[in-house]
Amino acid sequence: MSNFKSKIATLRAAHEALLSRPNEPVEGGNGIYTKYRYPILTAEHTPLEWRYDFNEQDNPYLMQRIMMNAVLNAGAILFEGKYTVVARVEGADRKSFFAVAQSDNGIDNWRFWPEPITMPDGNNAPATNVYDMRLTQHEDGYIYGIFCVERHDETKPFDTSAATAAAGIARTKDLVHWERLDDLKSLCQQRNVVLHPEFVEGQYALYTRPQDGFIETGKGGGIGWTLTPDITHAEVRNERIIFGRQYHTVYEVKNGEGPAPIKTAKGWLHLAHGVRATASGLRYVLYMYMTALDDPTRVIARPGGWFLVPEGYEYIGDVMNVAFSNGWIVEENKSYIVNRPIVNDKDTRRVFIYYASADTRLHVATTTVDQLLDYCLNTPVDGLNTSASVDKIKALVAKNRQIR
Ligand code: M1P
Repeated sequence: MSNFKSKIATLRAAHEALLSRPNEPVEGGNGIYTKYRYPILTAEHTPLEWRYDFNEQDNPYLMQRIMMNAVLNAGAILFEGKYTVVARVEGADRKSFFAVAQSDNGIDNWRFWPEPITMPDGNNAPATNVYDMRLTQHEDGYIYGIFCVERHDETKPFDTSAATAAAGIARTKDLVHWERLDDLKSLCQQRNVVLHPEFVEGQYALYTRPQDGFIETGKGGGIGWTLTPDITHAEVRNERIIFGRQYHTVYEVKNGEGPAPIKTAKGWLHLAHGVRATASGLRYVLYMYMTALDDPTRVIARPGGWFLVPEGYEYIGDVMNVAFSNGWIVEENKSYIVNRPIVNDKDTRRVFIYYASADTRLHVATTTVDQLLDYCLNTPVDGLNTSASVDKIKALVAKNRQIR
């Protein structure tokens, strides 16, 4: 075997070893979910064919011709029986694109499809960058992807950092062919827009996150809500905040919906991200809340504080101190429900939470619907001051004293 061929063989063997490495649950934890030892997808997991020119004449040093920087914020869905993510892959050139990866168990052995998604522009102005797709299996039969579309702010031609964020909308049935619809029409900038899976009052329902600028939320922020009759020309009308930002909470600076909510017998489970400012920069954490089954805008549970934060090596990466999630999967294929019905009021469906750390890599945490309901319904609310926090701890201590 030539030296070049043997280098390729070594490269392929190392890549395959990485892809097929079994993942392991991290023991201990908080009883709410289980984290796993290894990230499920990183830049190194991307196909070698995306990065290397394997022609010896053209690439005698076997250099990476296109380098990858990160795999992060992924939409997620159970598709044709496989755990499926549409990940945000970011190249060394800072441009993000979408790529499908699948796993049989949702935890390890993830494989990217051979080519990234080609996302058409449709009637919209071409985007400079796209990212953070939320996938929604809507009751109209389509899988929708709503994502951030970033463009240079042409009102500030001399400011090379000035950008605008809007919500791009596309739909598909096979995750290969995407029909691009009109970007969400909105009077302000929008990021973290999510499609609710059901019609509400006969219309498409969107969680929004209005913001005054590209980075600054300004007067806006918080998780908003709007109904739109025509998803092909979606428009924000009568937007109202259903879960706002609040002083001295984990969502003081920014507050955005994560993936589309999960329907349960006790209400809609929501995963969201909150941001606060610290001396070392912004801190992004995940938190949860619940809304009423018959009214997805009515908040019925708000467990206080964060739900999931970057820990250990998760803290470190391109953007430090960030946990972000725009995808989760609840096992609800028919055979699963038949085999594991909701018994004794317990909803034992497993939930796979896909979260990224430090804008660098993608992880999974597993739990069940029942655990998430227990967490949401029994975690004390944020009392908004120190005295209230101390009272909560003392009440718990007193309760524990009753146990013999
Ligand atoms: O860098 C952290 C996150 O920042 C943005 O999120 P938000 O709009 O809530 O501030 C996004 O760029 C997101 O992709 C990124 O993870």
